[in-house]
Parts: sequence; structure tokens; C-alpha cells
Amino acid sequence: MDTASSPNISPLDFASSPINKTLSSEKKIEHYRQMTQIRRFEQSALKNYSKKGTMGGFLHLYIGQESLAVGAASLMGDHDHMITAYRCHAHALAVGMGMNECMAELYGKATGCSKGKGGSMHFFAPDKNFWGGHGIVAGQTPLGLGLGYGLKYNNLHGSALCFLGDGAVNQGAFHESLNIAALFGIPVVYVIENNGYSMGTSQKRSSAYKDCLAQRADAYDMDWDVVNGEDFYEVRAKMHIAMERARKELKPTVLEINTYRYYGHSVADANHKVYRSPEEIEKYKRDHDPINLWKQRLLDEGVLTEESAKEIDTASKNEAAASVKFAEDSPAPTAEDITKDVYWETDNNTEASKIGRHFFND
Ligand SMILES: Cc1ncc(C[n+]2csc(CCOP(=O)(O)OP(=O)(O)O)c2C)c(N)n1
Ligand SMILES: [Mg+2]
Repeated sequence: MDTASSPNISPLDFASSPINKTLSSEKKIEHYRQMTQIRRFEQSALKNYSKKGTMGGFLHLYIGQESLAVGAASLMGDHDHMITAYRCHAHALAVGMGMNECMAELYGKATGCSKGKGGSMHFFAPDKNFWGGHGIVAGQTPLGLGLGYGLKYNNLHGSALCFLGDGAVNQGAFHESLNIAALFGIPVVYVIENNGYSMGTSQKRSSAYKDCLAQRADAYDMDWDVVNGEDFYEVRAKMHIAMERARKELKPTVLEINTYRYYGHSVADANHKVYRSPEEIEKYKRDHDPINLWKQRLLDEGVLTEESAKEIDTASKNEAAASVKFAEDSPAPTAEDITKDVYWETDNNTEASKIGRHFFND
């Protein structure tokens, strides 16, 4: 067991952890900007979702959780990869995808990152080491394992960051992945984004646990830790330790990051104030909002002023509005496009399909 996987850092001192000490003022502001971009993008998406005929399918909002995706992405190097579940807008923007390609994807347009065929749950950017966007709960966990396996196989010193919700920890696929990760020494970091709810079911009603969910890693003799997601410095400090463990020691980690979502499970979840109280939501917004807290931190440090914070936020809002216009003006995919970029087309009669081997051919 490794509850103290950050042995050199006192709980109150994450700003002075090695990875945060070297963070420049410019980078700190940039991370603030990214969080406001994510929030403004999703607020725009929500506003436009309700307009008839704009977007089809689900829309799962990440609002309230922004520090997690931005904190993790801020640590990624050339050989680090990221994969997540369906609540994927933030991860996509955090790794550097543009609002235009993301908004157009929500609108099902040909200019979308998945050419309008994926929608909200399937943002992808292989060129940015971002592997989606997956709708089956815990379906991404063996895929995250595979990303880590690929790194080890190719002797690349990187880490695979595999995000999952608190509702995914009871899936067999997750446990099978933990087993292999520990057994084979796979450089994967499983990040449980614990927002307290799986659709309308609270964590306490859906999961059996002693102290926390990450503790299950004990059974696999794997390192784990619990993170306060509202503290951007803590997210980065503990993520960094886990990523370095993966890169340098080829050891997996389970991190449980506590966070909260302000909206329903998806826009279809109109009753999200029934399974939790409006007071609970208001309390988080008021006292635990990760963007407000990061902003306050930067104001206290003298890195940011109220005026510059406002300017950044306004720019993010305008960028989101422009992405809506881009999406609206973009063409829909054509009928012929429907058979393009699908697995059959890529795989059919290729050399790889004949030998039944698709990866690791070098
Ligand atoms: C295998 C499987 N079972 C059920 C569902 C339906 N489903 C979609 S999301 C969800 C809840 C997952 O909650 P959590 O993992 O906590 O993620 P969050 O929505 O909080 O980000 C469920 C049960 C599914 N998509 N896949
Ligand atoms: Mg959840």
C-alpha cells in the first residue's frame, strides 16, 4: 500500500512541490485560460443544444471538474498519452484541440474532429496522443492498458493516463486491467474522477469500499493516492509523481481525484436536483469551484489581476461563440461519407488483417 506516495510533500505545501515550483507565471495564467475556455465552451454547447435541430445525441458536461483534465494535460510530454470516458470535452481541449473542431463535432458537421460521426462522446486527436472519448463505462480501461503496453513494448519512457468515473470502478474490465498492469509492470496511471455520482446514483449506493475507491489497488499491490481536485497544485503534484513512477519505474498507479459536477449526468438528466440537494450543488459552486480557487490563488500570488482575469474569461467566451458560428456554417457530412473512416474500410484486405496483427509491427 502507498497512501503516502507523495512522501516529500506536506499536504498543505503542494505549491512548492518540485513540479509546481518550476511553473512560470505565464504557464499559470495559461492554465487559468484553459480552464475558462473549457467552461465557456461547454456553457455555449449547453445553450445551443436546446435550440432545435442543432445537436443530436448526448451532451455530458464536465463543468466543475476542469482542474483535473487541465492539471493532467499540463504534465504531458511527447510520450504521454491520454484516454477517457464519454465526458471528454475538457480532456480534448486541455491537450490542445481547437474549439472549432470540437464544437463542429457536437453539431455533427464534416469539419468536426471525428468528421461529425462521433459527437460529444467521441472527441479524438491521435496527433495529440488523445485517444478519446468512449461511451461504454470502463471500456477505455483495457485500452489505456494497451497504450501503456505499447510504450513499454517500444521502449518509450512515457505514461498512459486513463481517466474513468467513480461508477466505472466496479466493472470487471477495470479489475482485469489493474491485474495485468501490476503483473506486467505497465506504465499506466488510472485516474478515477470521483464526482460522487454515477448517473443518478451516489457513490455510497453503488460501491463497496473501506476508506476510498483507490484503495482497491492494494489488492493488486499497486501504488495509489487520493487527491483534492479543487487544488490545481495538488492535482499536478500527485499526477506528476504517478507519471514519473510510470515513466521511470514502469509501475502503474491508481489516483482517485475528488471533484464535483454541477450539471446533470447529461442534458437528458433533468432531475439532477432530486438525487442531490440544490444546497449541495450551491455549496460546491460557492466554496469549491476549481476555476475560482485557481484564480484566487493567482491573485494572491500577484500573478493575475482582476482585470486580466476578466479579459481572459471574456476572450474564452468570445472564442466559444465564434466556434458556434463555425459549426453552424460548416457543411454536414455527405451520404457517401458514411462508409468512410470506419473499421471495415480501414481493415478490409489489408496485409495486417491477413495476418491478424495490427500493432507493434516495427
Ligand atoms: C457498460 C455500461 N453500463 C452502463 C452504461 C450506462 N451509463 C452511462 S454513464 C453511467 C454512469 C457512470 O458514472 P461515472 O463512471 O461515475 O462517470 P461520470 O458520469 O460521473 O463522469 C452509466 C451507468 C454504459 N454506458 N456502459
Ligand atoms: Mg461519477
